Amino acid sequence: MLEKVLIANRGEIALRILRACKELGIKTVAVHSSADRELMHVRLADESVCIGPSPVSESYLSVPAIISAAIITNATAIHPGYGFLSENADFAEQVEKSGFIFIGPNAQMIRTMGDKISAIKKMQSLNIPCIPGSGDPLTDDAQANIEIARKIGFPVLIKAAGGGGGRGMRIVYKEEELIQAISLTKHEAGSAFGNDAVYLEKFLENPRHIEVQILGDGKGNAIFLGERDCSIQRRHQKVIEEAPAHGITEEQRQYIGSLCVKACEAMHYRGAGTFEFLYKNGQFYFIEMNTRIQVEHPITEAITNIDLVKEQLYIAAKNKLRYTQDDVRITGHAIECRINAEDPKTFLPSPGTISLFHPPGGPQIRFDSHIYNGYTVPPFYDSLLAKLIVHASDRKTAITRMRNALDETVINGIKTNLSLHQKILSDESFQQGHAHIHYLETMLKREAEKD
Ligand code: MV4
Repeated sequence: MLEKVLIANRGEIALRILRACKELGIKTVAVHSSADRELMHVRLADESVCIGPSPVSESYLSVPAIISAAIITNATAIHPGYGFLSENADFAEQVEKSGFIFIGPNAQMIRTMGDKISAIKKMQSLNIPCIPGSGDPLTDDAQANIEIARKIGFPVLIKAAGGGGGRGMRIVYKEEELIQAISLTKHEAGSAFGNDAVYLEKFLENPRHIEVQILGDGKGNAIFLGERDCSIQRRHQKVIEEAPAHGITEEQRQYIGSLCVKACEAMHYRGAGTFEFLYKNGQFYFIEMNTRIQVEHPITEAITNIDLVKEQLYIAAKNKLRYTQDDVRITGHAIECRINAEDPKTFLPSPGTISLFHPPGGPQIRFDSHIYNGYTVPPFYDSLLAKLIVHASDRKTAITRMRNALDETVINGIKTNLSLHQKILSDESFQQGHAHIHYLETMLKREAEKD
């Protein structure tokens, strides 16, 4: 097993990683900014190091600060969590060159998946279904680009190779707008990502976002742990996720899951990973692969009873996968609500001190959070306060259980989006399973017009 893990993150995920380490008898090092001295996991870790001032650029995003902390504490491995440096190939490379284990795939894998064009190329070669598109980066031959777009059919979407997570995209409805749109997107991508390569895809209207969770041991073995529907989002920030995705048959699950497993085995993928798909008219279309543990991993844990963070640690310690595909059984339905410190109407962040906190409880309720009575939410970081996860025998019961759990939750002193969650869960169309990636923004627009 690993000896001492440095947790290169903050908030709820840092606490989640700390708990997994403790369960496996692994020593822990917390690193934190000067604004984060009061974080729960800092108190609970065996050791802690202040790595810099509050700005992320000088703390959680500082490669030298984190490597230095690992050196002075004699850590043997680094868990990057999600966000921050978790998908930074140069960081993964530095970690390994400095003699530490990076808890995740190798730098080359992160680099391939970080470039959306090389990721799609890789997936096409591994039989993963992709969106009809240019495949290659667009050249500056205007006529050739028009031909490609005509062949795909309008509307098309221009995407930046360096983008992802919704950054660097532009929809084009008419042929007349194509050339200018390509040039604009290229310029934006060049300054935003230092890479002006762009490609074209058919624009899919109102699809669902369905993602497949996998684990690989880097030795050619992989398993999939079902899928999640993450369609309920606003400005590319997920709000509610559920697993399994409703309406997906067991046959579809096996089909897409085994394609992902075969791809991971062929790549000798190591660690936890997620294949993101758009889903429309019964078809899956690959968009991106994430090479990290994701925020919404607990809903997969609920329906499979497998601890994904513990498996990340086992895999990083060079063990073979401890589960075969036959060990993975999906039971019931799980939902996660992301509880943020934000105004439920304007979505502006709402930092401040929590004057009263009372978490929900009862059977199959999980509340992953670092908050406590008197905790002050700093203004420098993302506004995720807690993840409320419920598990039930079926989707309808899970929705009811979630509504009751949200009712029990008390977080006073700051604004939260608890009321937004209640609104979504009580919506007829959500309950019927009609939601797609533009559902929430459409609902919010309708609400705003009423006021
Ligand atoms: C798309 C698409 C429609 N058609 N690609 C946005 C983030 C990035 N992961 C890919 N994204 C999209 N790609 C084609 N060809 C619509 C989106 C999209 C989206 C995807 C997943 C979750 C939320 C989204 C919100 C807006 C647009």
